[in-house]
Amino acid sequence: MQFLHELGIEKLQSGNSTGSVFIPGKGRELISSSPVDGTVIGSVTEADESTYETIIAQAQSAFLQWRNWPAPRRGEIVRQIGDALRAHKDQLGRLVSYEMGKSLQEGWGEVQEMIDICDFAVGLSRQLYGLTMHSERPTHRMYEQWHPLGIVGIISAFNFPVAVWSWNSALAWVCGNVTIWKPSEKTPLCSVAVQKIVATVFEKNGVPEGVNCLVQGGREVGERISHDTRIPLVSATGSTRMGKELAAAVGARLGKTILELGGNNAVIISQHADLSMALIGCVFGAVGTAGQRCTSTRRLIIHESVYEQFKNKLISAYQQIKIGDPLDAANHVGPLIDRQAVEQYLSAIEQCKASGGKFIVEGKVLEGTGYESGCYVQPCVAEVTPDMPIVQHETFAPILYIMKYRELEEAIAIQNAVPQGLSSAIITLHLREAETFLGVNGSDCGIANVNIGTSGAEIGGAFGGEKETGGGRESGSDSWKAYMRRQTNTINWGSQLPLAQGIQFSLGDE
Ligand code: UN1
Repeated sequence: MQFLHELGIEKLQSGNSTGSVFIPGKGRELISSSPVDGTVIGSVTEADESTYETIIAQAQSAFLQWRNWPAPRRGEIVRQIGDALRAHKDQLGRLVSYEMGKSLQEGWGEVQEMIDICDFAVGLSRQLYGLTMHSERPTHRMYEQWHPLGIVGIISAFNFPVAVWSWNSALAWVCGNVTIWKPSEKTPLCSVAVQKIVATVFEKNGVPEGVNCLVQGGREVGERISHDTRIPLVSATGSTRMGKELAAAVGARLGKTILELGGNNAVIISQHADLSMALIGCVFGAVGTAGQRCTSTRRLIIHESVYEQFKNKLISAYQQIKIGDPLDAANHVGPLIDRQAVEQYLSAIEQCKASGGKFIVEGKVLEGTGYESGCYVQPCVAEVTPDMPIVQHETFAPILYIMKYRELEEAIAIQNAVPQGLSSAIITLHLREAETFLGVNGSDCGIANVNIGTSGAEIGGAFGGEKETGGGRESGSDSWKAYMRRQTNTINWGSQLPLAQGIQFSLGDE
């Protein structure tokens, strides 16, 4: 595993860092074993309370300096990080693939997403625009400006072990914040590799120690972050259950959150669809990352007139899917993250069958040579009705539910009738259908696509969703505003002091 060596990943390391300095943790050891072949890749130590405190103190002092660096200069640092990521794209993509289990193409794609957000953030560093307003008073000027918040806490999930962190950190930094990252305890080594890449750039440029902090740990460390009043903004990706607890804790101290939680994403396949195009989008959406994206396609709502035809296409497509070592480019699908995920996959299949779901591609755990880790499963497809409880639920596995509709309004109602609201799509060549789906009576999701699938969003758009998805927006568009505080300024450059709203207030002869 040459890439581990090239990325500086050792068997046992402290995963806790203020930037370039790694602090030997005294906490529990977190072991990272690859779902690909079951090998223990390495381990990190969890941040105990004193390690955490040391890191926060460093972050606080770094903020006092970093916020004074001009934003375009901070952007220049992020530009160099993008270049460093370009140079390490191959190795880092391999580590993502090996530690998390997604296909190598997707591992590289994830690093590309990091590079893209760096490019975006560089431009943004010269565009943190505020508005100017006309004052109602003469010789007065009004405008608004944006200032950084301070420490931004980033809690990321195993399924995108590096990209989602970069959406947050690249923006947070150009905005003048410092960051503290708690990665998933299932993928700690990816975060260590990223930390080392960023450290080389920061050191070369004299960036204060503490701008880019890393803490390892599970739920306890997450809770520490959510209760910590020194962290004004917590951006968290993960389950709805986790998001609800975190939002309550951060909300109780009136902190800010950006939440990117569960999805239950559907594609409507109309009778006016180009079915070949639909097939690629739906199959990639359902089996990509072994169904472990927030944006994975979980439901297909198919017009009754093309239902049988599309069902047959799906069955033959699923027969062509190659499952195995994700580092082998010939394979489309790698393993699930761990055996617990395999249990959840099996349990969802059971529940689906118990409520009358009929599998047209059967699911099973794969056994034999190459599948020894016990984490490889067969992507499967079940015919269901939309009201079945399991169909309302996000199972992080490659299980695709298909169902029929007759009228577009009915399809949209089915699409919206789940608690989550992240991503959605319609495949149609019919303009009225497409616009209805995108309109006010259409999809209730944060992402609504036409003639592409539900996953694979570009970084230039704001990413996130409604309802139980949590309402947060990350990466493109004006998501940066969530990482800053807005200040409205009114300046009187005249010799009188008129009051707003025409209020008269005088003090005798003065
Ligand atoms: C996630 O699954 O948490 O849109 C993020 C996509 C990727 C990001 C997914 N760009 O599928």
